Amino acid sequence: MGRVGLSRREFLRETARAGTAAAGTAFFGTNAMAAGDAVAVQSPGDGVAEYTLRIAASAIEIAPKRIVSSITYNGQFPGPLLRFQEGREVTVEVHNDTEAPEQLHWHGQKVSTDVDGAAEEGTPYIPAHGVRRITFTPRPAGLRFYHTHNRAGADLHAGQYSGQVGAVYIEAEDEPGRHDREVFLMLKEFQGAFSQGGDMPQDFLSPATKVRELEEAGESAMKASLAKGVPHGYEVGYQYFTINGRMLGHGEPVRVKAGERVLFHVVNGSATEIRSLALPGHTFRVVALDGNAVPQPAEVPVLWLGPAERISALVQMRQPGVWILGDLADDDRHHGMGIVVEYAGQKGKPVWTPPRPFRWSYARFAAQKGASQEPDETIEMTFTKRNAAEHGFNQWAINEQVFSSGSMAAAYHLREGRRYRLRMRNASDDVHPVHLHRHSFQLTKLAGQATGGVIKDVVMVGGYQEAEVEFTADNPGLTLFHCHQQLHMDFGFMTLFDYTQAA
Ligand SMILES: [Cu+2]
Repeated sequence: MGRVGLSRREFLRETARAGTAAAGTAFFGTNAMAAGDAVAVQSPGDGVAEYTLRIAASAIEIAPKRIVSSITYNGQFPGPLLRFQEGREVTVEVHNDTEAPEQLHWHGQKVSTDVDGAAEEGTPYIPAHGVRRITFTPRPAGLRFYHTHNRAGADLHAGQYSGQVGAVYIEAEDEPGRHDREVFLMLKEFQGAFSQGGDMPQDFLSPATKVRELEEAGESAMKASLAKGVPHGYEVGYQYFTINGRMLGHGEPVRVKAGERVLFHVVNGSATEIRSLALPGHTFRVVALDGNAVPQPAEVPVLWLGPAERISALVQMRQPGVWILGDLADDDRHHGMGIVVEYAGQKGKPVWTPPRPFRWSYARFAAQKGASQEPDETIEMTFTKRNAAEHGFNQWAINEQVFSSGSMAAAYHLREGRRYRLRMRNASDDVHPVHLHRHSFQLTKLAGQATGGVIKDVVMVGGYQEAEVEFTADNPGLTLFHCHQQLHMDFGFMTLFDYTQAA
């Protein structure tokens, strides 16, 4: 029996006793994902916030004597792991000790626009050198996270390029606990720099089917731009790669015992990068995507996560040794993207071996059939790239509309209670991790193949591919939809839904 089912009361007692370590969870290094320092032991309703987060500049030691400065939560990276109980109201006080107004977004939660943490939806800013107290009911259960929702633009110290990222785990009433150990992993890069052109993985998704019409449109637009002498738009590369705030080999290893079942909760906290993870000699049994239990848990040799995606996966520990749990990209792994997994009693240099070729598909974890019902309405969206169109940055459009920051006029209108299908067509060669705020959606078609039952809040739409998702309009208020790649969302790849009354 795992410790996931710890009640909030037990949790508070345990954290109070343990100081900076929360019960039942493995923590690593000085930048550990500890919860204790975010928690003041108070009962709800007495006017005192139960959780306090403080946004401030701080130094993060990602390896011995290798220190980066960033904006963090509570002076640590990642921010404290927040454990909530589904449906149990919480009060969180967010202090902003920086010069810039901030937004703290509760990613993947069904909350109000006042709480959600997006200026475009009307959430008030946490003022510079100010404080904001919010009360909300955490839901749905599962792995969520919190992060800044500020626009960064060309500032590689702002927005999610900073260290403002932390995990949230919302416990269900009947949380199943068939694991021996629970480990949270936050993937994150530091020290970004702009370059023209990049090396983002593009060919890891299955099915690989591209839509010829989208490809022709995208290729001809790019060709025309390059013919005019325009260089490729800026991409971001990074100097340092970390898991739980430490470069590979410089943090505490994940310590396991032979025979254990370890539940990994992985969060891609990157502003821009798609990440992969493999553990030589082991497979991952994926049990949840974006915190939501999948219809069919299945074993895979590699995990792939776009920015803001989360995966919960069980690993059966039956290959004693010292291993590298790391990214498939050699360069990124060599610069830190990995963590050592060490069996009890085993010693030696951590071993990495690349996994066999493997393509990632959400459909692997889906129910056999597609969606059971037709939606009330289908919304078509085509994503296009305008090469280097905004001061050297690529500009992005949804149905030819480039979102302008600060706009609160909704382009799409929903009616409460109706079921909507988003039919997304990607006329660019980039993979886009698109995200819908305050709602979850079901994946119903991926690159032409029907699927069903997988509930997420971010979906990667492959280059020149199509994807369809469906959701019920069940949380009135302005609702942001955007690509979670910071460079894309900051340069136009965003839109708003609102709710309208029936005529
Ligand atoms: Cu994108």
